[in-house]
Formats: sequence, C-alpha cells, structure tokens
Amino acid sequence: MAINCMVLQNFGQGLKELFRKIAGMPVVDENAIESIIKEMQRLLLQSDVDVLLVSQLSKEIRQKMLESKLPAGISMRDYFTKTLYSEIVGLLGREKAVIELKRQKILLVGLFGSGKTTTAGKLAGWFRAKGLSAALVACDTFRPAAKEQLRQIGQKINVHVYADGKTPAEIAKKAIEASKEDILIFDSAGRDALDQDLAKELKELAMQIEADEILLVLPADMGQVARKQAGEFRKLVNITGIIVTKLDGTAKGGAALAAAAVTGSAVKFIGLGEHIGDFELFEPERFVGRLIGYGDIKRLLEKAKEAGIEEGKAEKMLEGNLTMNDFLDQLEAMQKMGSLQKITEMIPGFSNVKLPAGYLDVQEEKMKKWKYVIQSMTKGERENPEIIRAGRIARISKGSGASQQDVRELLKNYKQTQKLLGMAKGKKALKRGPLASLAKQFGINMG
Ligand SMILES: Nc1nc2c(ncn2[C@@H]2O[C@H](COP(=O)(O)OP(=O)(O)OP(=O)(O)O)[C@@H](O)[C@H]2O)c(=O)[nH]1
Ligand SMILES: [Mg+2]
Repeated sequence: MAINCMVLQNFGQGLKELFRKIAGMPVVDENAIESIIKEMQRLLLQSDVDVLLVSQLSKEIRQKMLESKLPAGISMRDYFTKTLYSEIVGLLGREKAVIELKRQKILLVGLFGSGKTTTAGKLAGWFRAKGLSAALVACDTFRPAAKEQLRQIGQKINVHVYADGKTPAEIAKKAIEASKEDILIFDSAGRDALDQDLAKELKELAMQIEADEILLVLPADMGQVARKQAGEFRKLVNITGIIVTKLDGTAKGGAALAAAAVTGSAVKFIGLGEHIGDFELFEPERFVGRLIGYGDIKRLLEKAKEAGIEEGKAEKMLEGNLTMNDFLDQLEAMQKMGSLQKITEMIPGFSNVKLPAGYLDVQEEKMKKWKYVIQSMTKGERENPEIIRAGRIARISKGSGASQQDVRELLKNYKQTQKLLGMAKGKKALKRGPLASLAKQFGINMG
C-alpha cells in the first residue's frame, strides 16, 4: 500500500492534522504559531528525526514567521502554511532527484537485506517505462541463491540477466562487453556490516564497472543510522545517490528520509513495497503534498503513461465518464498500474477512501469471460449499462457463454467503479474550503 501505509499513517496523518489545525485556527498569531511548532516538533521527534535537525527547523520557521515582516499580499495563515510546508519539504531533501535518461551503468550497493536485488529489478522496470532498454548484472557471488533470485526477477519483467563469470568483477566485465542495452544495473553482495571483504570487493567492482551512478540502498527502518552508514560507504566508493527502500514498512519513514537527506547524497528513488511497481523517483515536494493528502494528479498521469494509457483516457477515467467499452480497457490498464487502492490515493480529496479488500483485483480468467460478456452487449448497452435489466442479462449470458452470475458480477464491478469515479468528480468540495487557496499556493491543480 503505497502512501497509506504505516509511515504515512503516523507521520503523514500527523502532518495532515498539523495543516488542518492551521487552516482551522481562529487567529494565526504568535501563540498559535508557537503551538503548531511545538506540535510539529513532537511529531518529528516521535518519528525519530534527529533532535538537532528538529531544533534547526523550528528556529528557521520562527525566524521567518516572527522575526521578519509578512510579505505583501499574503495572509499570515497562508504564509505560515507555506513556510511550514516548504521547511518540511526541505527537511526531506531540497531538490528533486535528477536521473539522466541516457545510456549508463548503475551499481547498487548496501548492507545485507537492504533491498538491492529487488531494487535492481524495480529500477530496470522504471527505465524501461521511460523508453530505455535495461539489463541486470548478477555481481553477488557471496550469497548462493543471489544469482537465481536476480534471474527470477529478470524473467518476471522480461529483462536479460548477465551472470556469466566467477568473481563479481569478472561478471561485470563480461556483461559490459556483451551487452547492447542502454541501462546496465549491477546487483552487488550485501554483508552484515561493512567488513574488509565487502570493502575490497566493492572497490574492485566499482573500478571494473566505472559506473555512472553508484546508488546506496538503505532500508527506511534504519532511521538515523543512515547517515553513518552512508559515510562509511562513501569512504569506499563514490556514492552518487541514495535509494530508501521499505518505506511502506515503518512508521518512521519521515525520519529515514530526513536522515538520508543529511548524508550529503540526494535520495533519488524510494521503494514502497515488494512489487516491481512499488518504486518511484523521489520528489520531496510531491511526496509531502501527497502525505498531507492533496493527492497528485500529475503523478497519476505519469503512472498512467508508464502503464501505456494515454493521458486523455486517464483524465476521462477521473471524470467518471466510463462506458462499458472503456471499463475493460481500464481494468487491464489498472492492473498494470498497480492496485486501484494505490491509484485512488493519488487523487485529490480521495486519499482517505478505503476500498474493499481485493476490489477489482480481477483474475485473468475472469477478464477473458468479461470480455466476451461485453462483446455480447448491444452498442447502447455498452455505452449505458444502466439499461441492462434481468431480461437482457439472460440474453447477454446466452450470447457470451458466461453465466448470469458472471454478467451480474461484471455489472456490479462496473457500478462500483462508476460510483468511485463519481466521488473523484466530487472533489469539487475541495475547491472551496480553506484547503483550496493552500493548494493553489503549492501549485497543485485541483481542477
Ligand atoms: N516491504 C518492502 N519490502 C521490500 C522492499 N524492497 C525489498 N523488500 C524485501 O526485502 C527483502 C530483501 O530484499 P533483497 O532485494 O533480497 O535485498 P538485498 O539487499 O539484495 O539482500 P542481500 O543480497 O542478501 O544483501 C525481500 O524480502 C524483499 O522483498 C520495499 O520497498 N518494501
Ligand atoms: Mg541481493
């Protein structure tokens, strides 16, 4: 569950609450600001953010709010909200991650079990979605099953896995010589701690590969230790960025990101689950925006693109203009995009909607059946399934070879989805309240 998971339950809920309070305060004066700062401190400390960072942040907010003049043309409330927002974004990373879409070699390093191998697959999938070809290189010769694990991942996403050779450096060399792919992603071995063996192996490997990016993979649950570890790895190889994995599994994800942000290398990607698609470029502003719960249409559209749906269609889907003809297309597309729950979490005003478990998690077999059912409908029925009553169900069932139960199930799913999309339309409610002017300031398009 992407952004609705524990991190976000605690850290995200807390943040959301904070902003809600500001919006609802009768007056935004010194006392009010002070009380919000106190609450923010509590929230950050609870999430394990470094005490010094928290006090520095508070100081900056106080300075902006209480010691300098209010800029013209903005209310105290809006200014405070904006200040708090940008300071928290800054805490998680000042800049948007940059990853060049060019032919390159990427080495993943990190301690035992941090998520390197899984991330290698995710990264390959990510580049492929950007139109580049990718392959994996199995440079972990330490753990016996490592090559096989990578092979399976490669098979699943249909990318080639180079694994020929004895030592990591030899495997890397052969892969580089043999490969034609744009992106080569090198998986490396993990250890319990940064010991001498690992150090030596990594140095050799890095020298052999001459990687464009060396990304340090850090699990979110390591919190503040991140800084120290990044420092140790940096002594060995030239770390160009960080990937924080397992953000879905810890309530302290805010701390992990904050900790990673002070390591001196930018967080470039985040891992949000065990599946290939649970992975994205880290954009602090967007991330916080989503935590606070404005959702993010832009990201949704991007995801849609990755899954091969044109933007127009995704927009149409959000508007709730759903014909039966679209429904099947979209079912298929949604399956590519990840669970519908995740998608809805990105839609403004929608992040709190909980779907029934397994909703629209339609099996391939059923999809096939539903296709026949839809083909057996008349044009009118497909465009306006509301008109399908008992008699027509029987006819459609006969025509398609599916049971009446199947037809009903399809109709039920269609209706649920239609209703859901209708709710997205209802995000108009958000256009009015105090959140609206806020969203505008953050450049979030609520329309
Ligand atoms: N929940 C969650 N699990 C993850 C994520 N990334 C990886 N994992 C899981 O973490 C475990 C370890 O992942 P690996 O990719 O094998 O880690 P590794 O760093 O390659 O491990 P070694 O090669 O043994 O050092 C696996 O069970 C993964 O499914 C993530 O973002 N979220
Ligand atoms: Mg591994």
